[in-house]
Amino acid sequence: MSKNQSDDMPTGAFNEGRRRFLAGSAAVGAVGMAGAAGVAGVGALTRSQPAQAASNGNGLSVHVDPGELDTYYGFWSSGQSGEVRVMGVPSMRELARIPVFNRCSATGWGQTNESLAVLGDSAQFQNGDLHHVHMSYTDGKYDGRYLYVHDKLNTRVARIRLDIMRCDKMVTVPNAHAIHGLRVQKAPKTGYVFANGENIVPLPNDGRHLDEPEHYWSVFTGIDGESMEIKWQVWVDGNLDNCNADYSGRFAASTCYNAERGVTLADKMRFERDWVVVFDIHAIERAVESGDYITIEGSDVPVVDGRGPDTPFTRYIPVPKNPHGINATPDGKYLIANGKLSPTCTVIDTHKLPDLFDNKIELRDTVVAEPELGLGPLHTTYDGRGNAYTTLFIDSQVVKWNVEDAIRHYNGESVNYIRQKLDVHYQPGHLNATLAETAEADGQWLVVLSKFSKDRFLPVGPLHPENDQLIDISGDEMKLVHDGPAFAEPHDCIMCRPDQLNPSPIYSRDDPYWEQARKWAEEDGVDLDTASTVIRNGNKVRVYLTAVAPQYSMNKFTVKQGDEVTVIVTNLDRIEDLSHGFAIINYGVSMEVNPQQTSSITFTADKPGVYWYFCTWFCHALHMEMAGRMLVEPA
Ligand code: CUK
Ligand code: CUA
Ligand code: CA
Repeated sequence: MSKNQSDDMPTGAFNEGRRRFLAGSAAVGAVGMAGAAGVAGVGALTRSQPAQAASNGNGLSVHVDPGELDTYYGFWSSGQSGEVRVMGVPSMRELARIPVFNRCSATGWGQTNESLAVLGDSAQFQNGDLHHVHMSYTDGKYDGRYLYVHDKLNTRVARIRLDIMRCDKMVTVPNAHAIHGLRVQKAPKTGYVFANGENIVPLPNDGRHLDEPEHYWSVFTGIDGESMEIKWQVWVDGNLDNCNADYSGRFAASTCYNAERGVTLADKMRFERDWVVVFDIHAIERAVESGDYITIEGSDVPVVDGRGPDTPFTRYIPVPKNPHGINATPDGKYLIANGKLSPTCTVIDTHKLPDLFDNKIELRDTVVAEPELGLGPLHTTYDGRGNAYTTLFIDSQVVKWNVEDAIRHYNGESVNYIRQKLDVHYQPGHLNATLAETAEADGQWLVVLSKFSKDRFLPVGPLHPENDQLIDISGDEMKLVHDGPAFAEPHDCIMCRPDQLNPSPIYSRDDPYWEQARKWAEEDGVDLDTASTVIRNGNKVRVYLTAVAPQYSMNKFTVKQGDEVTVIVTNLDRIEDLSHGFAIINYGVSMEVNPQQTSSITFTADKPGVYWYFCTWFCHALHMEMAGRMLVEPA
């Protein structure tokens, strides 16, 4: 391994270099950009990355000076917290939280009419379990349009708009019982969102079969990432754990740890081998188009039968028992399944899959390597230079190994494919390297999401934080550079370059997000942009307010006890970062109203008296005075 030349290089010098580069590029790149310095700077930093890596070897600085910007965005899942977290990498600073399956006190997610419309028929659920977050792709690369996430707890899939970083669609998946693995089609574009039904249940699950596991099944679901319509499902043997898609657009694959279709721990570990089930998306589409499907009582989603060894839709490739993660190499050549109970990973050659479906080769002929890596391999990521990095849950390590060398070893050559083992702290689950889920894997940073932090932070009582560790992989050796405590419980994360996103600085007044409020205004004959009035229709009352720092357009409004009140607030400030809120004391009402946004909330005015409403976002020196009174006349 080459000696790292920059080990002794002071970080100050490194940052000095970045600042100079930034200053130079900002001047050149400012053409036609809103907020020129900041935006141009982001691009400049990104473009400078490869050069730094080349000249500095394994000496990336984790330090981001005050006022400087991170060189990558990270999107972290949060497990049972139900939200998505936006991180800056390498600083590991949390930049934002996007509420999805949870409830959010700050934004009013789960309470505003706009969020309730997104939550739809699952609005009664206050929680979720969000393990995986993946961005939309075009031609194998992140395209910055959407994030897709799933809810293991309440069997849902949701989408996040990346321009406003808010969830705009959510669907409950029928016939499945807990969505776990979730991936999206990488090419030609997203395309499908693939969702794994993890647990086996009776189909339909309506009580006619209870303790009869022979009637329990799983389904694999394809959702249209644009319309978020559920297009089809595949009825599979076994169960489905994690999922991935190839780079051709034709295949998806899922690990199965319960080929036994068991219902106890002992049952689920009985077989020496489980499998990776590969789906031929084109064959599924053809069957659905030609009407060659069934539906299962209670839903009209087309279901094709993918059970058995010789269906047009599936192939079940045997792998060592109870595999977990499955990860596509950035060159599109391989899908690598992680052994979990086996100390191995199984390397499947994606270019052999067409022959497998044509029955020209046997199932195991698709396996080109099965390297032994250590105890408890869970997930694998890549640096774009031919190396794979796999978490070893039981060994508490990340092992770096070379894929082509593992293939040579499998073919009988005497070659050591292991490059390095690095201790992490402790018990790592997912890991991901910058852009590693895409064709543009750049081998700069690797984040490993450690499930136990034990002694790494100041004690905070019995519930410890997780430990999201940052590793510099830009040189020959992995270097652990940062510990990041996180609240429950990031399972997975992805990272992209800032130039791959285009977040809006303020809302656009024609955003479809508040379509309902627009319709109400039309019905009531008022203009949302200027309305400052109370419209009564029986006991339904709509209160239209605008906000300009530091005032609402009305100092008071009057309703009657028992009225169903909808307050619609439009923030007329056009200034970036000038968010207002709207909250009513002792009514449990609170929501965000960002620049140029309209937000609304509906409640029953069940208590007579005087109730102050106020702005929750500190927006002005007179923010405390930004308030008014709701007068509720006794019935
Ligand atoms: S799973 Cu959590 S460590 Cu739900 Cu992706 Cu593997
Ligand atoms: Cu408006 Cu604070
Ligand atoms: Ca098993």
